[in-house]
Amino acid sequence: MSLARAALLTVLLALVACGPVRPTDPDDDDASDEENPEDLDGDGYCPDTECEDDDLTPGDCDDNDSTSHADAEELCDGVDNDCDERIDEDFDADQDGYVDQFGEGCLSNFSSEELDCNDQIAAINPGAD
Ligand SMILES: [Ca+2]
Ligand SMILES: [Ca+2]
Ligand SMILES: [Ca+2]
Ligand SMILES: [Ca+2]
Repeated sequence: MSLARAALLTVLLALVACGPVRPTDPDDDDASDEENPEDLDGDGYCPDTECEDDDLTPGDCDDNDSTSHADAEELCDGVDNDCDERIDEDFDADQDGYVDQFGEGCLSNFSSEELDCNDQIAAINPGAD
């Protein structure tokens, strides 16, 4: 009887010792070991005007895209990369909504029919009559 109890106790202790695996860093002082809910894309920027995590910088307009944040470079890709609420502003000099056909990288993200053949005159663009 006592031997069986001892065996049972041993099994129980083993179960406790081998319980569910806990995160290795439960106090969350190192963002690298688990996903940070304030920074889903891991670019170091949070979507809010203030970040609870001191390691993060505010100003992420797309927390699912690590190429979009407040200090990103604007790319010619139809996305607001630098989070100033303007899309591809560096590639649309005449502000008609069509990026310059000679803009760096534009041709790889847009078809030639979508590109502005004259980015100095807003009346001239692929959508004009
Ligand atoms: Ca982002
Ligand atoms: Ca922008
Ligand atoms: Ca862009
Ligand atoms: Ca344009």
